[in-house]
Amino acid sequence: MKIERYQIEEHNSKLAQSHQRKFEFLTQDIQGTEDIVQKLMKFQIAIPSWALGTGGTRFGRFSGGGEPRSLEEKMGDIGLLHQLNQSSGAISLHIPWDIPQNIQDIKALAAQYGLRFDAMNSNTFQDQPGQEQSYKFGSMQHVDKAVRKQAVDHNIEVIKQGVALGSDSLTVWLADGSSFPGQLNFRRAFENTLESLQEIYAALPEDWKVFVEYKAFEPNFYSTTVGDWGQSLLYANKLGPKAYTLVDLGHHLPNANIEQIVSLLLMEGKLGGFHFNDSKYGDDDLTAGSVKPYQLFLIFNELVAGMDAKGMDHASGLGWMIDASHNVKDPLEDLLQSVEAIMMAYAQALLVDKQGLEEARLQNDVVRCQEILQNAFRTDVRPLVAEARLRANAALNPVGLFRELQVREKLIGERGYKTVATGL
Ligand SMILES: [Mn+2]
Repeated sequence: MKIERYQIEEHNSKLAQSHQRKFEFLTQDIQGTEDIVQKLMKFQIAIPSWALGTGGTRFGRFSGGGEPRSLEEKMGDIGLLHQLNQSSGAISLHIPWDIPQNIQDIKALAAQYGLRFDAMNSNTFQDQPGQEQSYKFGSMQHVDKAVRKQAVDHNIEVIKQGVALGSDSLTVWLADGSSFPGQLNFRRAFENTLESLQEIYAALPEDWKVFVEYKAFEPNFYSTTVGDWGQSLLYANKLGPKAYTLVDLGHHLPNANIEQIVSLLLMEGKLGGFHFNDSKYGDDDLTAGSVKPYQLFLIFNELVAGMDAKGMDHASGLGWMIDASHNVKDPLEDLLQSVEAIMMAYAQALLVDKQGLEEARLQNDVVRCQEILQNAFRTDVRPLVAEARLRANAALNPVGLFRELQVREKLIGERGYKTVATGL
C-alpha cells in the first residue's frame, strides 16, 4: 500500500493549529530552533530488514499478520515508515535473508521509496541449508581453517552484493565465543578472528568501511570473542583506517557507562556505527527510549559533542540504525516510536548549553553541570521534531496517522494474516 500525499496533508491540517501553538511557545524560550529543525530534517535512521516482522524469544513467537514476505515487501514497509516520518530513508540488508533477485529492480524500488542502502550485514551465526561447514563452534575464530574460510568468503560475497546496491559499509557481528570455561584458547580465537577479518578487510573497496560490532554475551554464555568495546577497538586498530567499532546499546553488561564509551571512541576516531534499542536487563531489543530515555539523551549528548569536536556531519558521520526486535507491538508502530525517541534525544542534545557546561566543569560546579543537562532533557522537544516532519511533508503524528489509515489492516488484506518475514 502507499499513503497518498493528500492523506498526510488532511491529517496535518487537522493538527496544524495545536502544533503551531506548541511550536511557537517553544521558539519563544529557545535560541536557534531553526538550526535544530534543519538538523532534524537531515537526520536519517536506517531500518534493518529484520525488524519489520514479529521477532520471537527462545520460548515462542506470536505473529501479528501482514508481515512482509519478500525483500520487496520489506522495502515497501520502510517506504511507508519514511512517508510517515521522513526520517527512515535507509534500509540495512541482511545476507542471506535478503539476497536481491534482480539488483536493478531493487535499486529502482529503493529510489521510488526514497531509500538508500545502509550497512550490509553478514551472517555467520547460524547454518544455512546446504552449507558445507557448521558454525556450531564459531566462524572466524574456529579451530578449523575450512570453517574460517567459509565465513570469510561469505563476508566477501556480502560486500559484492552491497557494492552492486550502492551500499558503502559492512557490519560484522560474530556470535563466536565459548559457553564453558576451558573450551577456548582465548588468544588463538582472537588471532584466528583477526586473520579472518584481515582477509575481509583486504576485499573492501576503497571507499568502504567495516564495522566490528561487539556483544558481551549471548548466544555464548562464558566468553565472546568480540565481547566489548576494548576488544572491538583492538581489532579495528589492527585492521586499519577503514575499520571502526560499532556500538549496539543492548550489547553491554548491566550499568555500563555507554556515554563514556562513545565519547572515547569518537575521540579516537574509531566510532563508525550505532545500533539503537533499549533494555532493562540484557540485550532486550526493546523500543529505543522506552525504558531509559535519560541514558539515550546522555549518549546523544556525547555523540553530538564528540562529533562537533571532530567537525563531523551529524547525519552522515556515523551509520545510524535501529536494531530491535518486536515481540508484542506492531513492528511498524514500534519503529515509528523508536525513530521519534531517537529524534527527541538528538534534539535535546542539540539544546545543551555546551559553552556553559564547559565553564561549569572548569569551575567544578557540579550542580550547574546537572542543571544544564537536565534543563535540556526536561524540555519537551516534541514540537521541534514534529515541525521537522511537517516541513518534510511527513505526518505530524506518525503513529496516529498509521492507525487512522488502518495501515496494518490493509497490509493484512494484501498479504494475508499468516505471513513470516524471511529470517524470523
Ligand atoms: Mn546490533
